[in-house]
Amino acid sequence: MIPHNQWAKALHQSARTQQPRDQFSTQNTYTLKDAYTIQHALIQERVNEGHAVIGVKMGFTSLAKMKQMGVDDMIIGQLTQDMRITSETPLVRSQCIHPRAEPEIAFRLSQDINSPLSVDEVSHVVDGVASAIEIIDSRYENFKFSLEDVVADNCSSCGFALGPWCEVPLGLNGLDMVQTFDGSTVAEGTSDAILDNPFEALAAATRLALQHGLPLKKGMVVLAGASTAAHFIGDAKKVEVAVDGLGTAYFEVV
Ligand code: OOG
Ligand code: MG
Repeated sequence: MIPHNQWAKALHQSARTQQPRDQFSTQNTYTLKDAYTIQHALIQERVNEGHAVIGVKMGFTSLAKMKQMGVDDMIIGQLTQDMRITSETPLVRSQCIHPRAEPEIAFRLSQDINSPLSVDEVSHVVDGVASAIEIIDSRYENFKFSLEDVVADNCSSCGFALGPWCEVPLGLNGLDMVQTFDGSTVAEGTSDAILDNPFEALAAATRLALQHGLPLKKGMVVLAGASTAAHFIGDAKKVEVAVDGLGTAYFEVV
């Protein structure tokens, strides 16, 4: 028997004390189903602290990310209120282990979703699209994990910043995405890298959320997954992602 709750508490403790831990998969064999059960218990730890679930995030929707992390399947995790980074609540470096930033696109749901939707249907259930930056901070040593390990760890989620909400365009293809640290370009990609079309990532999110019992409610945010490899924030102080036609997302590190 896998001690789901115990592992969830250990991962939560690692996040809250900035102490990375060993991967579970080096000592144990466990299934993807176990991993999502651990993730649910891990999110419950945050909810118990008073942080509501405000969205979901897709992971490994681009080849660049799969290659960087050595995995080969899409994953989904949850976003909680305390992960939201704004000008009032910047990223606090001392509360992270080894944070990386990556360029993303975010959707805002205009209604509750209770069934998987196709790529042609999803644009009807969003009322905003934004440029976004995701901060990932694996709770495992050296940012190394199996697919099960990273799912259990809520897909490395740490924080996210959003640009201004924009009207939903007909298409999201061919948009340049540029990430800078303190004004210097660290990553450049295109929205096509996200499953050939970021709307595909949203369709996949409706499928995976239903499959793994994650709520998708009106007003929630869906992160589509990064278009490029992620970069260690190091001692950068200002992180920005500009997406063609969607404006820029920005945050400061303190
Ligand atoms: C896992 C999270 C992947 C993405 O955008 O592909 C992800 C990781 O790389 O640590 O967030
Ligand atoms: Mg991401």
